[in-house]
Amino acid sequence: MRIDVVSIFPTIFDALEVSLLGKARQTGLLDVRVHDLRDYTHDRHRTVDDTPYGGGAGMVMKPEPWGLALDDIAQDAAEPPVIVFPSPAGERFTQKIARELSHEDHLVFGCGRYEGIDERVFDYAAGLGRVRLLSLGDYVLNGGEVAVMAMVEAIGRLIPGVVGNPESLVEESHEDGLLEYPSFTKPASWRGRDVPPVLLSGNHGAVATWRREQQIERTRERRPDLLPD
Ligand code: JA8
Repeated sequence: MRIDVVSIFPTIFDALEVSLLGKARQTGLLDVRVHDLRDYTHDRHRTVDDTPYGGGAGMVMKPEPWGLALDDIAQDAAEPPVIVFPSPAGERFTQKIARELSHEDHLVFGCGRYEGIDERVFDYAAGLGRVRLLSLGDYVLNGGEVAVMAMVEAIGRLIPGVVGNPESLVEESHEDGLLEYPSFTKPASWRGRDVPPVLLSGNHGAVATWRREQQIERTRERRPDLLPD
């Protein structure tokens, strides 16, 4: 999969070199290219923002650098990419959407800063690819970068070969609509706390039943919104 990221803070994405995703990049499974939006400006101050029409607080990202950056990225792409803009005003980014996006050949992430990006950029981008505005949750960040890091990790680990054991992908929170069951390792007793005896019983059926009960109980307590009425 190819991933292009456009940001005014490209070095934030140096962190993608480490661990699992770093390995996937080395082996060619993931081709991540980070672009500095300021490289698409032409003035001596490399300006990417301006005051909002109609007044109001803060600054808005100018459309021209975004147009040039998106043109440059789409230009050498074989197929129209999915173009993602993280936004608190977007649809919710879920495990289901992460899985959908993990099947794409080419993703482009545009990181907004300030009060956001000139609205015409989204309309222009829709002529280059399939645009999605996606939100991690109902809170505001200072820019899209941290949200894009989270999305790239959630999507990247679903690409076949990126995570070593595919079973670890199905038995985790949100993959079956429930929270994950609790995990334990040795020692069997630690600081007065014992591992639930069923896990030491060797009875695989009883273990499976207990884990499913734990998933339902935890989901009811912590995330009742995930359960059917
Ligand atoms: C923000 Br500015 C900006 C750009 C993208 C996002 S996603 C989020 N939760 N906050 C802020």
